[in-house]
Order: sequence, then C-alpha cells, then structure tokens
Amino acid sequence: MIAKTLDRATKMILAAKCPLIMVGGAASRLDQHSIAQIRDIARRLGIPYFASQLGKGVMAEDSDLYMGTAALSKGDHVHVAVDKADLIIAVGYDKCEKPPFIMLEGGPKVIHIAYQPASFTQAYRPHLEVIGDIGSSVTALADRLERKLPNAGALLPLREGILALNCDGADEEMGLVTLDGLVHAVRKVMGEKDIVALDNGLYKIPFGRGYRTNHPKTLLLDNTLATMGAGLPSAIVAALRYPRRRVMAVCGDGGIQMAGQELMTAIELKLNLVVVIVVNDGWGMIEAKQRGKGFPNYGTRFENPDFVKWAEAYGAKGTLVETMADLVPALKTAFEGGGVHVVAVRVDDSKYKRLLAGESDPE
Ligand SMILES: Cc1ncc(C[n+]2csc(CCOP(=O)(O)OP(=O)(O)O)c2C)c(N)n1
Ligand SMILES: [Mg+2]
Repeated sequence: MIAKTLDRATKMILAAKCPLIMVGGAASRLDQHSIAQIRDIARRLGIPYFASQLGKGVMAEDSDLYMGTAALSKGDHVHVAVDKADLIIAVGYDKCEKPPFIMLEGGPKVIHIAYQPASFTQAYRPHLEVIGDIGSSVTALADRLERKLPNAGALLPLREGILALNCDGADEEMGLVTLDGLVHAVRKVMGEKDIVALDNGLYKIPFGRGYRTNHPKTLLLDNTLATMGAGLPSAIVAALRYPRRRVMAVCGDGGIQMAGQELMTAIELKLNLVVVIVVNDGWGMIEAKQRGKGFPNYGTRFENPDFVKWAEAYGAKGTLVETMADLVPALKTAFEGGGVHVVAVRVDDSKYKRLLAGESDPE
C-alpha cells in the first residue's frame, strides 16, 4: 500500500515543472534524525522550500534553497513562488495551523506527507496523502528521485527577490523603530540556538518572514489559536529548560497585560530573561483588521502603564527605547546584566498595519 502511494508520489514529482517543498509545524516536533532526513530530501533533489510559521527552522534558512516563510495565508512575499509552482510537497503540515497557502482550483497539485491524514478544508485538499513515518517517506522518495529531476530548481530565480523584501529597509532605518528594524536588532543579539518566544500581535508577521533561523523551536510562536498572553509563559519555560541559552519574550503592550503578572514568576525562579514589549498604545492587529473591513477603529486604543516603573515594581530592571540607534545597545545591556529585564520599545508599525488592512482576512 505505502509502496503504491510512493509510486504515485514519485510520478507526480517527476511530472512537475515547478516543484516546491513546504515544511509545516508537525515537522518541527520530530526528533533530530527525522529532521535530518527532511533536510536531506531538499539537498538530494535540489527542490527549493519554504516554511509555515510553525515549521520555521526545520530546514536551514541560510541555505540557497530557502525561499521564505509564509507569515500570511496569501499575498505574502513567498506566495510569488507558490503561485508559480505546479506541485507543492507539503511535509509535516499540521492541520491546526493557519494555512501557509490557500489551494485554489487550477492551482498547484499538493502531496501531503505526514503522520496524520489531512482534514480536508476549503483551504487544503491535497491530491495525494503519504501517511506514515515522515522521515522514512521522504527518504524513500529521495532514493527514487535523486538525479532524475531536471526542473527541480525552476523556482530558484525568484528567491533573491523574495528574500530582499523580507527585511525591507531594516538596515537604513535609524530613526523610529520599525517592526522590520526590531526583527533585525533581535536577530543581531540572539545567537544561533538562542530562543525568541513571541506573544500574538502584528509583530508576528515580520518575525515570521524576517527572523531567519536554522534550528527548530528557536522561534516559538503560536498561529493555531494564537492566544495573547502566551509569550511570557513560554519564554519562562524555555529559560528553565535551556538555562545556558539567551531567551527573549516579545510581547505587545496588549498581550503583556494579559499575563504580565508572570514577571513575578520569572523573578522568583531567578531566571535570566529579557522581555521586549512592543509599544503602540493599542491592539495594532485588530486596528488593521477593522480598517481592512472598512470599519472605523473602535475600542482598540488604550493607555499603558510606565513599563520601566512597572518592571521595577516587580524587582526587575526596565529600559525604554524610542529610537533604532538605542535598540541593539539596550538589548545587549539587558542580556549582559542578567536577571529579568524589561525593554519597552516604542514602534512605528504603520507599514504592517497598511499591509494587513489591505489583505482580505483569511481567518
Ligand atoms: C486571548 C486573546 N484575545 C484576543 C485575541 C485577538 N487578538 C489578536 S492580536 C490582538 C491585539 C494584540 O495587541 P498587542 O498585544 O498590543 O500587539 P499589537 O498587534 O498591537 O502589536 C488581539 C486582540 C487573541 N489572539 N487572544
Ligand atoms: Mg499593541
């Protein structure tokens, strides 16, 4: 049975003129051996790949085959390649995830390689399902297909253009802190295996796109139920589990006020933890969505406490950053000082509000 399914998958891949691999969240939960097997299929076949947000880091993102991450379900930079593909090999797509692409009539064919069958939805109706051990399935396919795919790299010419857009302007921007600038600064102070834990807000889009990582579970985020308040608790667990790595929580000013009292837990546990608060005085993502639906903004603005004094009241350290020039030094100082350190960063997130307002909401 599995051999017949693999034969059908082999035929579909042989017939593809523009194949693309997509790696999803179920792959990031596999052991190192299985992850190495998944990395191998791309290398052996030369097929470029992209990640869902939860699949980030399973495949090396500094590789010449990395095409980007789908932080949106459609209209993201990487969808330029998705739209041109005629076959997507979806490895470890987790049906709980917000879809990394929407299947349309006449769009690319999809092979679903996973432990569990896909639950068919409007967005995802794969043409073939290869259900079983993911690592063994992809290795069997690589064995059958190695050196037989002259079109494997057909989409690679799109790569540079896509990746150049992902951190748009982050280097030159030295005034206000943009969200791209924030991602860039965080990447600068975090090492290869250090861990960033995101809460849920607008900034999740630029982190998904622009925070390049080569290791699974080094950018923790949730795009399933996407509950606000999760960022700080998940960072606390990461700091407990990996005391020698740098750990940073990135939370919105709305999200931090849903679980901010856990700062006390971090202090009681004597953790080393940097908590970045993205300050925009409101629920930025909701403002953008309201605008996108043609509504005036309603109920989305609020007043914040003085986050420096708030941190100090818990016994943590606190710093306010208002310009790009101060950001990297503040983050470095926060880590070097040890203990729990809150860095509140005032941002200009207008670019991402415009982006999300212009997108028809897939949720
Ligand atoms: C518990 C919970 N309530 C509501 C939402 C819906 N929601 C998603 S993002 C968001 C606003 C987030 O605001 P903030 O944390 O300040 O981040 P920003 O978007 O402003 O950067 C809301 C209300 C949610 N995801 N989880
Ligand atoms: Mg906010």
